Amino acid sequence: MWILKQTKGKKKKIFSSQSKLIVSQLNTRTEQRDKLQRIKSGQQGWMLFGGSAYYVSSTTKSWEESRNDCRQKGADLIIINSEEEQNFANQLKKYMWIGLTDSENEGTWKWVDGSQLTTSYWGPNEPNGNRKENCGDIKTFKTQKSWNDEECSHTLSWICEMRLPL
Ligand code: 2F8
Ligand code: CA
Repeated sequence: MWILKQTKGKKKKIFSSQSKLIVSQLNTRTEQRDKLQRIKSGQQGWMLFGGSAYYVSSTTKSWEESRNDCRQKGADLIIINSEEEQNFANQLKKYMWIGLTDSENEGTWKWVDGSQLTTSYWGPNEPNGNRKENCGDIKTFKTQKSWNDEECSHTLSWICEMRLPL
């Protein structure tokens, strides 16, 4: 917010100290994001898309171990919250864990940040594992509806997402 200052009959726009603080905080966050983007784009296995950096594993692990690996990288398993992000993940053409589970409450699928699943991309007849298959993956990536539920102890590749600031 700017404020008008009148000196010698001339009106001058000046920024309030609150506005200066917001601008400086925004600049700091932009610098942090740019720095993270530079680091991630140069790191083996990481890709930038939208406002996030993604890592696709070249080995396989259980869902829990995959999640631990992501967290150890300062990220988490991917949370898919747009059609663009779903299409991005599919075009990687990899059978891989995503950040979706109904381990806590059978049939109530939640993302790893605790948010409820709203728009879903389950494959035909999925999820079909009831109490046996409580972790989500991308399996049939040739079609947009690519998700499958799978036994969490199964070993698969995985995809991590690190949200970049702003
Ligand atoms: O993709 C269909 C179906 O394929 C397997 O079952 C035959 C999967 N289970 C395992 O791999 C253990 C199911 O999750 C999947 O629904
Ligand atoms: Ca299944």
